[in-house]
Amino acid sequence: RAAPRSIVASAVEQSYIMIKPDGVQRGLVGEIISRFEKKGFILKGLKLFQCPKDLAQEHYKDLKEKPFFPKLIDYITSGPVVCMAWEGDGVVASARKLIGATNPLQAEPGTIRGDLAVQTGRNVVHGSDSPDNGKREIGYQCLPQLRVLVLLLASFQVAAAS
Ligand code: IDP
Ligand code: MG
Repeated sequence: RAAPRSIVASAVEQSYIMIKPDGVQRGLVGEIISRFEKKGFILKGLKLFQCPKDLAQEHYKDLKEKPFFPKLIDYITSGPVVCMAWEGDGVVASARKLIGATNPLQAEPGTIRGDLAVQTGRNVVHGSDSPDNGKREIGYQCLPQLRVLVLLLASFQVAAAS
């Protein structure tokens, strides 16, 4: 079953795994989380989140020239997503294997997309493609808190000045 905690406790590699709106709407949240848990990775953070358009565009900025980009942004912002940080040695590459190919029709049986999806534009889950992108994508989830902090500091300054 799950790897003992001591084996992965020192690992710092993290992947941003996001259950997309179709995965949430189809009731696949438990199934998808379960696959990462059974593999033995460690869940470090989780939230249900309605992704704003600007953040979706930032998250997928590498694809902004693609013809499907506007539809991709509409899809990702069409309902709540489940944002997660999963941790463990080699989690980024391993999660990509668990998730399977981008086109679910080409994804191997046994992978999440291979078992649970049929369309590239409705492929139920996202996984970071490099450890650096894992950090970048998990970092976006701190932006709302940072914005609140900046507003609070600004209001203190206004109060102090008046
Ligand atoms: P990935 O999710 O397997 O890393 P990417 O190439 O990074 O695949 O594309 C990001 C997401 O954009 C895909 O998961 C899929 O939802 C969407 N996408 C990619 N290619 C197409 C396409 O040809 N048509 C429609 N949507 C696409
Ligand atoms: Mg990608």
